[in-house]
Amino acid sequence: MTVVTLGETMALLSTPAWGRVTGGSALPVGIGGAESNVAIGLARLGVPSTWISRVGDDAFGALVTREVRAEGVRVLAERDPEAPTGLMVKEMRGGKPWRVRYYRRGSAASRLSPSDIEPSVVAEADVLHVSGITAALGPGPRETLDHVIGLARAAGTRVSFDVNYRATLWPPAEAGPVLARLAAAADVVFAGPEEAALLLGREPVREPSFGRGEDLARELAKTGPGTVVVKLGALGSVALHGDEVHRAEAVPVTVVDPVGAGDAFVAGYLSGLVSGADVRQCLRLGNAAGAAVCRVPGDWEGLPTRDELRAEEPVEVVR
Ligand code: KDG
Repeated sequence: MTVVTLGETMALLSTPAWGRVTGGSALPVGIGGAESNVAIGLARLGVPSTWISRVGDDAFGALVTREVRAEGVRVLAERDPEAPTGLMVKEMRGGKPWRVRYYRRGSAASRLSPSDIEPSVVAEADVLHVSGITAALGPGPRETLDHVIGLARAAGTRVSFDVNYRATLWPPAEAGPVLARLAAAADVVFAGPEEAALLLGREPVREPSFGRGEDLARELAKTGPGTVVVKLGALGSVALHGDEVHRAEAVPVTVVDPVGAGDAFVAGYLSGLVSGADVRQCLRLGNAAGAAVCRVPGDWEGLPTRDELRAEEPVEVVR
């Protein structure tokens, strides 16, 4: 019952709640990265997880690996002496994240290559989880994604793919076909309605609804994946699994910081998947984990433990 993830984690500098980046600003340093967020979420829920990456041989790289490891995740991250750890700067307005800037071009993780992957780590896992962010980092990471998915398929390891389209990293016309190809190769795909529309070459979704989510899931499923999950934010989530449709209402929450809710959703969902829970239970676990992260500032700090998740949603988690 293990999950392996792959992707870039950056050092994260945040301004104070009402601050901006200016002379004399104090910017506390933390970390953030979609795939390590998922690995941390799984570890907190009792699911053994591994995170594969590259970091710079610098203080930020040491911070990133130390933080992820301290959460109980097995870290397999090469320290690259020739490239820095990526950096992300989050500016806050009115206490909420307002703008995120990346400083990650040429980062250590943008030099990921197939040789960073130990095949047995993928073969021994139950699930490989990857995301579209890695595909946006450059040709090496893109090749690494194809390689790792190939290893998983050959070994019978299920492939989970979160579309995670990041508009600041690449334009939709370039991203759409790449992300659609990756989604088609996965067993489980997670997408927001906008992302699903991007993959299908459809117009952006104006008003998300369960019906619209279901339609998008049906269309995406025709491209290959056995399960398509559409995350509908404050509404909840809907999944198409074979011929079955499952819907789960969101857990009501006062949102402090929504960043990271998608990663939390994936962690909750996968914790159910590896435990043999049915699809609706997986959705409920995902919704509950997403709600927990929204209550707390930070990309991953609010990821729930098993007890915290049970308090949100009385579904049995990891067996
Ligand atoms: O989902 C939250 C992540 O997006 C964040 O932690 C950082 O991986 C990140 C990214 O590239 O935006």
